[in-house]
Amino acid sequence: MKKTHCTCKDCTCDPCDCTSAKQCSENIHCSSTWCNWKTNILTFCMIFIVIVWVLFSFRGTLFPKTENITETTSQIQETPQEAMMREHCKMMPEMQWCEKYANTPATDITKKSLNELILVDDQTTTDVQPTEIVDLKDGDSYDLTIQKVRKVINGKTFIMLSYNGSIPGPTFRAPKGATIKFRVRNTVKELATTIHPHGVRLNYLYDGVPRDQGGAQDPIKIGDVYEQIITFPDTGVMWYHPHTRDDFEQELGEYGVFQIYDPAETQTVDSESIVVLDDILIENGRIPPFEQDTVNYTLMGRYGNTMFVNGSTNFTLTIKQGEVKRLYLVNTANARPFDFSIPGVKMKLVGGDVGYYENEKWINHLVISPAERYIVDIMSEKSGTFPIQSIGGGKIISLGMLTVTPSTETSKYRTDFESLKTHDILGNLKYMLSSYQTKSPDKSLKITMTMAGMDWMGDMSSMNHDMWWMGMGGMMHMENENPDGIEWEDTMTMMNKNSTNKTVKWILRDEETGKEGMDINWSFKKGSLVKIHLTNDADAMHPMQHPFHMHGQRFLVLNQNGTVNTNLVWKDTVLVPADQYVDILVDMSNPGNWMAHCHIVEHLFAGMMFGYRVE
Ligand SMILES: [Cu+2]
Repeated sequence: MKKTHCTCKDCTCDPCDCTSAKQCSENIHCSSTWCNWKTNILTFCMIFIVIVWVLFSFRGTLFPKTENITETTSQIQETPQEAMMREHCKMMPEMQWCEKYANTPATDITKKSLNELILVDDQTTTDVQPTEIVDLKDGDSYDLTIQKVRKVINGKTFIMLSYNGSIPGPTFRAPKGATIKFRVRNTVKELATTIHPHGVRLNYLYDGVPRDQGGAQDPIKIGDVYEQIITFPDTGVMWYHPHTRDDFEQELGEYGVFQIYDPAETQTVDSESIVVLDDILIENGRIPPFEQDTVNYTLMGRYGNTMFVNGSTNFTLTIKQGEVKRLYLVNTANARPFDFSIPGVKMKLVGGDVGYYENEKWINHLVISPAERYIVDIMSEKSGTFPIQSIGGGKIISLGMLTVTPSTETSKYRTDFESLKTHDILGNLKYMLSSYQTKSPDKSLKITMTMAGMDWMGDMSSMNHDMWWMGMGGMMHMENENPDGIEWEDTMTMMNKNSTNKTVKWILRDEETGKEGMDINWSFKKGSLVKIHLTNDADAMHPMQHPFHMHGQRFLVLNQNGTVNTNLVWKDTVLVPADQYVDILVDMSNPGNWMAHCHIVEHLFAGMMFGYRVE
């Protein structure tokens, strides 16, 4: 009904709400009572709106506890199936049935990350120091301290972890056969750690494996000193790193090199350098969090986006024209394989993990998987600058720069460099090798993966299990189309970042018994030669390469995908590309309880490890 303006003597509001001239004349609804009531309603509405707005805007400040308790309670009340589903949906948010988990935390947000807990700048933190080269002899003792350091990477300061304040830690040079006592002191609050001497056939008691992984020591806590006695029976380039939360500690800088030489050997190069290849993941100026109880990036491993060679993002090496330099290459990255090359510079492959190759050979490039080591000699006839790079997957990644300064001197090792020497690394074993090539394997391991706890999915009435599985499997296969069976980059960034050791299960399966991971408990006689067949399952949900490492022993790679290896070297780590197989012959020479595992560190924590015994 159209409202009509009216003027009433008693009415204080204008216009008042008379609906007709008649009402106005009869003074209906034009009383001051009516007008005041209307004003009161308007005022009340205004106050109500203001209160609601204040409560809504400041709800987080006014009721913080209530909200957190609600969140925690909802997590506690989740069934195991729902918790698992939440984890899966974190990896694959676009999958069907994942709407309900969108934007909800997959982990306990009240718990600090390892970054927040440990990487704190305090009075124990020092500025990072240059890596020292330490010459040791048989019987020496050496103090090794695990400590926090401040390190500037691309202009930003990070708190990192180190051995003796440097990244890499000290390079220890020692003669073959030497026994050294390391007094390992931990100064890092909230960190309990061990040191594993990788590639060293030492007494298993000092292998640095904690008891919960089947080892012989307790992790070293803050303030504790652990005496670790290491004997080095082999020449070569070995390294040391933690065996606790290595995904975190190794990424943050805990690694160093052992260079073990034969004192009886004559020198054949002008100079030597250690080149430690690594990468570190930095996103938006920070190192993505490591969680306390959960290991992340388990799908592919934590690939870094910042190359980190000898602890530098700007690695340089200088030699003179004609100088013969030996490089000891070590890959300490969590997951990244490198395809190392220095275009324009002559390079000769001399050694591998544990000593020399049978036959030295000229190479242009060299694939180095995590934990592998190689020894190469380089020489340039021309002066100038040469890129040091990785060319994996056809993509060039800069690792640094080699500068060759002009010189007219001729190296006295030039003839040594030009000749391709042979090394007798096998002794009498070389006469038996062909029989091991044809012999059927003593053990067969299948490398595969699944999504942990998928068995429950069939019980979820609202879910078409097969469809979900196929969708996820298809997506995970899609990206893996590298013809060489090697993932040179993290090709599935979001899924990888959100995968954990609770959602992804990497498997080493004994094909004879069907046992997997820590249920495999092999036993061998000391002195036996054991042929192990490693198959990298092409039908796994996400096939990719795995660097397989055995503690305490050395092995030969007999063949790869049936191609007989005609140039052997003793190794402790071998890369098994996706959809390929490798036969290794393990020299079970060193008694004790040992581990074997994938050296993509995140895979180890996602189940890819087992124990074996030599007696
Ligand atoms: Cu692996």
